[in-house]
Amino acid sequence: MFTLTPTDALLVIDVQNDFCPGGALAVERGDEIIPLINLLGRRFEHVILTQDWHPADHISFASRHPGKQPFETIEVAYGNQTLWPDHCVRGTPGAEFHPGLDIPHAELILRKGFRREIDSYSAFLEDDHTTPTGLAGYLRERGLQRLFLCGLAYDFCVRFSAIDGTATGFECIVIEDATRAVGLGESIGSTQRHFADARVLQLTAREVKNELG
Ligand code: VGL
Ligand code: ZN
Repeated sequence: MFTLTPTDALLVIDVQNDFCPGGALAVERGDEIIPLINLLGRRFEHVILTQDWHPADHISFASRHPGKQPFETIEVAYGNQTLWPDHCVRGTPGAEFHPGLDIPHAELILRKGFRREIDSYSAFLEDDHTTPTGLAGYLRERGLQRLFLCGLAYDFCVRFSAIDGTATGFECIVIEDATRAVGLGESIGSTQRHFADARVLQLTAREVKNELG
């Protein structure tokens, strides 16, 4: 179905302590995918890691909004914002990559969500849907065209990265079993519908590995 080409890259989303069990915004069984991601990493010449990287008073933190609780939604300048427990505060252990992540040949670490007043689930565009992270320019300049996505969380940062990447002209393939979901309300079903509508392909790691040989 496809073979790996020098224009492919593995995009590893937010495999950070705070999204793993014991972390501030733990994704259930989030750490389980790490050995698989390490294996996948070895197949790819080009690997890019993203890192959720917030200031301590970030707009997405419920603690910044008196009377609000994590997982509630509020209206902000750019639309709805889900509120989260304080997580991935820049420079803290929770923001570090999980110690099990072993991809020393990763070529870029892209930090996102570093602006106090804008969240950024997507690796391409911040949540105002206007401010670019610079990733599209980086990929274009390096001639990288097709992205295989994995990491955390399926229904937030993986979702919006794949959708925005597709809309920006990159072919995006989500490696489903190399992700785990937060699961908030309808978030998982809604992710699947958006992937189908945007023609984002979802494959298993086995399918990807078989095809890549
Ligand atoms: C994420 C919620 C808040 C993610 C990041 O990486 O999916 N989710 N910040
Ligand atoms: Zn975040």
